[in-house]
Amino acid sequence: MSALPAETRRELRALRGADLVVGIPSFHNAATIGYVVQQAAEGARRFLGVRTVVVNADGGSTDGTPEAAASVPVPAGVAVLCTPYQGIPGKGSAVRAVLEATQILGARACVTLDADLRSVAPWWVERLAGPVLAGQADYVTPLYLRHKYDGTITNTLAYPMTRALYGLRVRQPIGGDFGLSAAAVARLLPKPVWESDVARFGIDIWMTTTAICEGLRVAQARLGPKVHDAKDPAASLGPMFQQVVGTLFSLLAVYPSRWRQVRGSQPTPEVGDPVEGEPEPVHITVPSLLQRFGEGFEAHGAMWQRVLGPDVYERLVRAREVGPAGELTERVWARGVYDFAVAFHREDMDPDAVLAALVPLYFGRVAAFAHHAEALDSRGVEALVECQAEAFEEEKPRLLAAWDRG
Ligand SMILES: Nc1nc2c(ncn2[C@@H]2O[C@H](COP(=O)(O)OP(=O)(O)OP(=O)(O)O)[C@@H](O)[C@H]2O)c(=O)[nH]1
Ligand SMILES: [Mg+2]
Repeated sequence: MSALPAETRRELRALRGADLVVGIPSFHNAATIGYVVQQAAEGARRFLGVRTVVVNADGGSTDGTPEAAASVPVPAGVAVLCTPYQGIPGKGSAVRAVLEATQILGARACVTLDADLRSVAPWWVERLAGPVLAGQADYVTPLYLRHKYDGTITNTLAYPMTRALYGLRVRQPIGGDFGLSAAAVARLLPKPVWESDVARFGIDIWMTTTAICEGLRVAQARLGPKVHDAKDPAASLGPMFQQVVGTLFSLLAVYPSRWRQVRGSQPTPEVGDPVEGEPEPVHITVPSLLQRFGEGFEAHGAMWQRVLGPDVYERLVRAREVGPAGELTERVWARGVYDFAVAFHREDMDPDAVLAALVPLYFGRVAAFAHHAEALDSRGVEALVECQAEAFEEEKPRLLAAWDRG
């Protein structure tokens, strides 16, 4: 079944011949989406001069999001189309609708932008679509300056795992703002993934991993500071964590021949001049992270003991007494994540229960990270993230050995 309603497909056929699609998945973003549409349309006109359709795929917002998107005045050569999507409710289904729209329109490139962005500028569209339209890349990921407490799933898991598994240093594999070629769209759409967490927040890590593993040309677009409606991890990132990490772990079984042969990692080409600027501060609540880590012992202690090697489990026991800062180090974290990745695929374990047990551990790791990051500026924090990614590369033999045993 198509993610696009028949009526939308008809409207799109009438717009055939567009070169670029800017897709904006949304759910309750009335306050910000008008700005995103405006910046996207202006970028398409000013920098690219190509016929563009902005496609807003909305998940049934009741706050006037599609109306806000549709009422933005746009320059000639740009059309705005707001549509609901069919399928599992979630960001991934909305992105699927955008990819389908790209195919129906016969567009050469597709850019996706999150609807909650407040730092998007017209030149973002050029940096994301430009390399694709020039035939130089098939999949462009965003390279932002983010506040040290923003993007905790990216920093603790998505980046180091993607880098260590597949050997490409893609700093923002789940950034949300991407550029795709028609070839990338054609590669992604037919995959039988749209009934899984890929239809929810698994979409970004799935697209990036698939792009790397299927040999698409990947580049990173320098976009400067990212300002969006960031979330406090302890308060609201639990379900997103399970969808992202569940998808990441599932992909181990899809591309074993790819990740098993990779050692070390390579940099990914960067597009555009470096951008200066400071992102807005993002707040995280360390006491509630610590509390959730402690509660994890009560709720999942037995699972931790079953899943984790004794070397890691003993450190958690100590972390419970003295706090995670000196115990849940990058190396202990990397080992623990690999142990969980293997457990996720064990036949005698429930993958959802495995993921649920990893959430409080992630809260502990974020608390440890925050402890060390507190006195550091963004460059210092970047070094911390790099150090953690190196630990994931160095500990990779542990994953290989456990995978082969299991
Ligand atoms: N259509 C649709 N879009 C969604 C849904 N959930 C999220 N989105 C959109 O997906 C984009 C990213 O969602 P955010 O909640 O900003 O997530 P994020 O920025 O990746 O994560 P944080 O770092 O936690 O803020 C936004 O444009 C949302 O409106 C949904 O259920 N349906
Ligand atoms: Mg966001």
